[in-house]
Amino acid sequence: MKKNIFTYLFICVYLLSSACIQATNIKGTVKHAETMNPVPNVLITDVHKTISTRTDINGNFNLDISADNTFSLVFDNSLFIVQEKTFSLTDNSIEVLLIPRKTSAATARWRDYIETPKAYNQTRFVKNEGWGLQFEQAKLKGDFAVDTTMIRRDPSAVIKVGKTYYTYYTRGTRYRPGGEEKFFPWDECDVWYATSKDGWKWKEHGPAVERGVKGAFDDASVFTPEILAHNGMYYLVYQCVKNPYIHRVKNTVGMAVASSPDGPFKKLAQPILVPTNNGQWDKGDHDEVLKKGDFDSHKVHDPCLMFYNNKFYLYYKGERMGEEKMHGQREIKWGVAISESPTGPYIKSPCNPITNSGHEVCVWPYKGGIALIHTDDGPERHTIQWSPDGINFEIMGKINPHTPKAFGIFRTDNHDESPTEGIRWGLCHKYGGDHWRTGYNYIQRFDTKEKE
Ligand code: AAL
Repeated sequence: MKKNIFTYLFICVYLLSSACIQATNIKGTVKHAETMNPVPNVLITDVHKTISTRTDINGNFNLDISADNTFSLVFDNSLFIVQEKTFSLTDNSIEVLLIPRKTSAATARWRDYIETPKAYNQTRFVKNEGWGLQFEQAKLKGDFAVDTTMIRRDPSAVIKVGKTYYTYYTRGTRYRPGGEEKFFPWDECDVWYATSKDGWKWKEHGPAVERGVKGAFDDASVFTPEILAHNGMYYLVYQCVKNPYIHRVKNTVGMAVASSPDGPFKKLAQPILVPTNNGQWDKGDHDEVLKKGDFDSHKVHDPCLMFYNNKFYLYYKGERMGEEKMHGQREIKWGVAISESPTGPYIKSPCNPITNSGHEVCVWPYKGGIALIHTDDGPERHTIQWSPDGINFEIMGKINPHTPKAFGIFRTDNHDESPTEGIRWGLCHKYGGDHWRTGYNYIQRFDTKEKE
């Protein structure tokens, strides 16, 4: 008994002393990156949201940090891009420079839309000549013939290497081996690839990228890939989820690189894109939040890598913590992260979000700018848009609400011939079965025609 009391006492003393040793007072200043003026009222939290403080009128803050060697803080003020930075306990005077946010053309329009349901649901724009588009869909042959036991979905762009077309896509079984349902159709999937000589009959070759080992950031699923062929290298970008796949899980974007379209693809050790860490969950396990955070505080989806203006533009769809329906529509917007090198680092644009609507990312080059299609979600759903700079998009035309989903475009070099030449054909996915969550998914072909 005595021995037990001593043991407890020893543990208490040890815990108290280690707590005392570890709490270090960290001081710092936050400044405007361009003017170098102090920034007051910046919310500073540790990455796990356990401690927080705000900068004072002189941009100064101090925090008691309990950590071993390093710690990470999130700096959040609505006028600036959120910054997440790792410091060492020996950094006793931190200086952080915040980059001011800029308003994209789509965000400027958003401010008008949200005033009333009518404004939100009756987007007005001038229809520009040459931007009409009509879609046809058809079933595929070979390994892409409909299979009701499988999930094949979210095909990447189709690329042509020599005389062969390649695509990469999400592949898994509809149910778990025991017949049990998965969390989502795209849970427990891998990225596979297939080839075709004519774009209609496809042969599946096996995985290009598989889920990671237990405990890795990609151990639950790797899915929704896109491919960029650049200077003889092949860059696959895709969504990654870590176990357990629950509603509140945050996802990341991973990359794998190969010197041949057949692989082997080597994964980068770390994700190239993560959600913005400025939302805060409330009690509960679903969409209950204390703070929603940025448009991409929960998920970074549908990555699509483009080589543009001598840089690498990683377009993506953001989903927000605590997402709600706005005037009947999902609250979804796209962002872009830009890098000088294909493997990163990717820096989120200060103009994010660059759209106010949209679902799966679909972009192609046109006349020195970038065109896009919004199939679903938001006030500008069912539109085609174009931006001169890959960032500030304007509505150019309207598409039929029943267009295919999840385009994987075959992008040709003659994309400047007409506004929609960059999207003449490609692959898309379809849902089969009674419910999107439990049904099968298969890949189809789409072809387009100009429409006035
Ligand atoms: C799709 C895409 C992403 C989502 C899921 C699979 O429509 O937006 O890929 O995670 O649904």
